[in-house]
Amino acid sequence: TKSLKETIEEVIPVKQAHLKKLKTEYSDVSIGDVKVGSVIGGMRGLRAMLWDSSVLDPEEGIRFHGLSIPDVQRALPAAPGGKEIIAESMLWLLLTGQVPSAEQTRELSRELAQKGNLPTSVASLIDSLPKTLHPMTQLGIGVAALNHDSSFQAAPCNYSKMLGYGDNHDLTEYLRLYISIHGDHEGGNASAHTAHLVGSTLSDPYLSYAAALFALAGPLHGLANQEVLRWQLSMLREVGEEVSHDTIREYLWKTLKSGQVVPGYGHGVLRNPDPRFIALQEFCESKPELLNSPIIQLVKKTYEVAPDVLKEHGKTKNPYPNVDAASGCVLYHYGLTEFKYYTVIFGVSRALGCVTQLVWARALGLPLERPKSYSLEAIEQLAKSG
Ligand code: FAM
Repeated sequence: TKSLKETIEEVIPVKQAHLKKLKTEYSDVSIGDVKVGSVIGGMRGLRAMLWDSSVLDPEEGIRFHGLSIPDVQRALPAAPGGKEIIAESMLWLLLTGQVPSAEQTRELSRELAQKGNLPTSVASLIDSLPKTLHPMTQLGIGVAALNHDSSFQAAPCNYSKMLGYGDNHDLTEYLRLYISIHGDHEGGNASAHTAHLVGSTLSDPYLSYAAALFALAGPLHGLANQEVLRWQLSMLREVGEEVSHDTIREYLWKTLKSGQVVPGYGHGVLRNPDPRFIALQEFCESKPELLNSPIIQLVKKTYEVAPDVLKEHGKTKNPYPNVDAASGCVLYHYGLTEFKYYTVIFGVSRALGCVTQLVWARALGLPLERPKSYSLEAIEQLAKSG
C-alpha cells in the first residue's frame, strides 16, 4: 500500500499543472470586485485566497475535497475498535484529496507515533512556565520552541491517554471526532490564514503553526469554546439546575444587553447551524449517559431558544450555533472541567489544516502574501474616481 508521502508525490504534479493552467489562462480575469466595505470590514467574503483542501458553503457548511462531515464519517477509516474518524485519516484526506484505506491509516498512525517524542528541552521549558499562564500561550511557546528540533507529532490516540482519559472509550472516540472535524475550515479563518501568511515568508512550519495558535487564542475565534463553558456555568450558577427556556432566554438578553456577544453563535461565513455542531450533537444523542448530563442538556436547550433571541436582537448575520457551542460540554461531562484547556484541543486539531496548507503552499510554489494597503485618504480618492 502506498505511503502518505508516495500518495502526495503523485498528486503534486497534477495540482501544479492545474495551477499553471489557471495562471497562464486566467491571470488577468476578474472574479469579483473589491469594495470599500471589504477593505475596512475585515475582508469579509473577499475572493482573495487559494485553498484546495476544503470549501465552506454558507448554507451547508464545510466540505473536505467535496466530502461533507456525514460523508467523511461514512468514508474515513476509524481507529481499531472505534467508529469515529481519526486525525490520521482526516490528515490523509486533507493532504491528498483521497480516502485512505484502513491499512494506510494504521501505517500513518505508526509513523506519527514513532516520531512522537517531545524533546526534553521543550518539556522542561513548559514546566518552567507559571501554572497560571493560559494553556494556549503555553502551547504556542512549546510549539515555537520545537523549531529547534524536527521530531514532534503526538499521535491523537495517545492524546486521550496523555489527558488521563485513555481508559474512557467514549471520550477517546469523542476526541477522535472532535480533532478530525476541527482540523480544517477553509483558508480564510484567522488561524489558517495566519499559518498561510507566516508560512509564505518561508518561516519555519513550527513558527507558522505557533502564530496560527495565537490567532486561535482569541475569543472571537477558537477561544470561544472556553467562553461558551464560562457562559453556561455562570448561567447555571445564576438560575440553578432547573433551567427552563424562559430562564435561558432571559440570560441571553442579559448577555446581549451588557454588550457581550453570545459565545458559540454566529459565524463569519456560515448562515446556518454549523454541521460540526450537528455532528457533536449527534454524538451526544447516541450515548444515553450524555443525554442526561445537565451541561449537555443546557447546550440543547440553549440551541432551542438562542437563534430566535439573536434574530430578534437583529445584529448577527448568523443567529445559529457554530462548533464551539457544543464542543466543550462533553469534555466537561467526562470530568475534563478545566475549560481554559479546551482551545488547546482545538489547536492540536488545527495542526491538520495548517500542516496541509504549509505543504501545499511549498509544493505549488505559492509566493509571499503581500496585499496592498491604502490610507483613508487614498481609499476615498479611489472611491470617488470609481
Ligand atoms: N452574539 C451577539 N452579537 C453578535 C454575535 C453573537 N453571537 N455574532 C455576531 N454579532 C454581532 C457582531 O458583533 C456585529 O456587531 P457590531 O456591528 O456591533 O460589530 C454584528 O452582529 C454583525 O456581525 P456578523 O457580520 O454577523 O459577524 P462577524 O462576521 O462580524 O463575526 C463572529 C463573526 C464569529 C466573530 C461573531 O459571530 C461572534 O462574535 N460570535 C461569538 C464568538 C464565537 O462564537 N466565535 C467562534 C467562531 C467559530 F467559528 C470559531 O472560529 N471557532
